[in-house]
Amino acid sequence: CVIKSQPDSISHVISVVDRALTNVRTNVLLVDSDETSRAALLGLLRQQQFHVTAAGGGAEALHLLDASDSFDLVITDVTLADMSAYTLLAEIRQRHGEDALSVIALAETADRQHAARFLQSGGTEFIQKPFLVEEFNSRVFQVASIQKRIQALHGIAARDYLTDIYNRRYFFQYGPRLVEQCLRRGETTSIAILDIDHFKRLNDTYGHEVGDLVLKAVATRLRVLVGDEHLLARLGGEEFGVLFNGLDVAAANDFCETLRLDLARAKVTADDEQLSVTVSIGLATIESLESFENYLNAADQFLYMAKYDGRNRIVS
Ligand code: GH3
Ligand code: MG
Ligand code: MG
Ligand code: MG
Repeated sequence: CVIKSQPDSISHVISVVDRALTNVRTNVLLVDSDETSRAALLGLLRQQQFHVTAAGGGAEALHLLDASDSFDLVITDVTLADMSAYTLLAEIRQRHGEDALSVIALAETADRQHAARFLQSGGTEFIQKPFLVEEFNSRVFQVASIQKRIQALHGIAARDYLTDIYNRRYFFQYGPRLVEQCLRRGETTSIAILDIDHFKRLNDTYGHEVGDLVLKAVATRLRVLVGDEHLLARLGGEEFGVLFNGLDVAAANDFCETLRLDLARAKVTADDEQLSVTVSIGLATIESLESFENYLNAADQFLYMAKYDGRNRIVS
């Protein structure tokens, strides 16, 4: 029986993360204005199986970082042709947030004042030059593995343990930002709450474990249908939220109708029975910047009306 309704223990989660990390590629951005030193560092890092992109200055580095969110680690010389590593670091921290990237600086031993100052400014690690190759490798490797762990834990914290779709915490964290982006582009957007109909009855008839199986099936189907463009989360119990990325209420209504019909037709096999559920949907439009709770409350009121009107329908 593969049904699991209890969350994993933290130590189990960490061991899963560590196992997953052994095969994950680390993307390094190397920033050095000195060609000789850049080539030497590039060689060392590539020997250690890091995937490295090189930049000759701070502006080029920031440009590369803005263009791709796949970098994990920045390794920079403290003195660059166009800016100091401190300026580069401040820009990185401002644009990308504390946990997104680790930043290591390198400097000649003559500049002893740099290490403390760089670390106090939000840098992750500091390496004095000249260094022993083993020391350089060990420090970089350690920073990279901590960075990977942080990223993996962020991923786990954002997901619902039963269904593996995003959880309520992530919906509330990322939702307001998505709304703001839409409104700034001058687009209306919409928010939907989907609630499984008579789910308590299904639990009472077939048991909680079958209920969990149905919840997982509904979530998996929604994940496929909603895709990456819009934000889908399990808000709690048998309730899901969809924040549409720039769909007005008519377009969102069509989208919800597709979801409603697809779920109503889908069958889940459990206990030799073919089970199916329907959902009721409350759909609200977002036209101005209000609190995120307000949008959700509006959708919730419409959901209540959908239930009252007989379920298996959308009210907007
Ligand atoms: P309605 O059509 O009005 O939404 O009726 P309902 O029975 O779906 O709604 P109600 O709010 O009365 O019951 C929700 C049920 O969802 C009760 C609860 O046991 C069940 N539920 C919530 N979370 C889980 C879960 O993680 N697993 C299972 N199996 N059931 C859950
Ligand atoms: Mg409910
Ligand atoms: Mg209810
Ligand atoms: Mg329900």
